[in-house]
Amino acid sequence: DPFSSDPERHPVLRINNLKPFNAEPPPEILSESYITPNVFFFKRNHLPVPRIDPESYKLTVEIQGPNRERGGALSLSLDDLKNKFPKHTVTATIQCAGNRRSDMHKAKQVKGLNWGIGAIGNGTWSGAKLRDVLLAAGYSPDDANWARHVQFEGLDQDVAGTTYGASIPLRKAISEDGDCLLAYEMNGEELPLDHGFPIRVIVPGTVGARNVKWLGKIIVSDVESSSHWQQNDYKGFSPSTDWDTVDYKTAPAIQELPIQSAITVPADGAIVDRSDEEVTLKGYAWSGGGREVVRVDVSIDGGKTWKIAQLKSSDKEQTAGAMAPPPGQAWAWKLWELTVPLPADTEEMEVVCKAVDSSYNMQPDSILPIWNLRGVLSNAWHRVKVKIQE
Ligand code: MTE
Ligand code: MO
Repeated sequence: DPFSSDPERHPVLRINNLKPFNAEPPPEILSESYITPNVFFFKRNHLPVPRIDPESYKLTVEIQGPNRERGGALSLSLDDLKNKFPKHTVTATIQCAGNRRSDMHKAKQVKGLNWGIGAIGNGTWSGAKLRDVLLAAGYSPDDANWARHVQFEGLDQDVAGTTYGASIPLRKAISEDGDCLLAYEMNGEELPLDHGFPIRVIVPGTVGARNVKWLGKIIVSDVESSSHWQQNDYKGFSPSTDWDTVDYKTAPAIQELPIQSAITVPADGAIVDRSDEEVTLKGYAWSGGGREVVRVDVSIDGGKTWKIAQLKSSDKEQTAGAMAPPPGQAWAWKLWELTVPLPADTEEMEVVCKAVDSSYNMQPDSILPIWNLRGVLSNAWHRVKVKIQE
């Protein structure tokens, strides 16, 4: 069994698939703390978890050259990454492209893991800056004439030896404010086995799939990764595209994700007591590409009328003058909260949320117009029904 050396996991996780392991926390855990604890952070593995000896671990960094002719590669040990490069810390949300796929699946069948709203988490990551490592490997500004992409290869592999791989635009990898990390710590702890021990790349603002875990190799190239997951998966299509007509070459790989929000509390189908008089609604909101969430609107009448939720960017009381991230570098989610009186005239509330980002991008109101055969990019208004008990 190639999965026999997979680590133990927290029993509260809801398992979507056991081998490879794919699981998410119950929704209410997501809004209990601004930083998602490691054990509750969703796990999305395509392959068995590799057991890597940190003593003999080597990361290879290659700069291919315009005709793939540049020889030589930098080889770095874990100690090198920890000691030869300044340590940077970034708080960034990671969301899977398939988060909320179950909502899309309910509207019309899709192919993929049936994620609820929990394929997202917010972590504080520490490691070497990808930019610093690329420069140490000999990347020079002249290379921008031909280099377009930075490819990542994982050390996890299937029985045929195929490894996980992905790539990101060079500009994101090399820019000072792209904040890409080669992370060896997650929330102040050593990177857990499920999250890429000993090294994973953190690409803030970018879809989970490009945040390659168990990183073995980095290649600066003129082309994208040739991996299945870059070329023939993680792309969006028209609702009119079906499995007979889909041509993966016609769509760009997903990188930055669109605006997203969801209700974590109460759960769909929850019952509240009339005598409570009010109910507190909670959730998360996040947008890709470093776009800050500037507002979350919440409705308890199915979207007829709206109230503005309170936003939190930490667990502490927000002090006046606290530093907001620079524009374009808002990598972390916001948690939102709203307490509303229970409506007198009804026994059922339909709670709806929708978020707005700094580019005034907003979520679509319904799913069918954004439906796609793989069920990715599922970001329509989130809705839950709540019963009021007399
Ligand atoms: N990296 C490797 N090597 N193998 C993988 O299967 N899955 C990707 C990405 N990096 C994956 C990987 C996907 S699709 C997602 S959503 C994130 O890791 C999930 O990260 P997490 O398990 O730390 O939450
Ligand atoms: Mo993913």
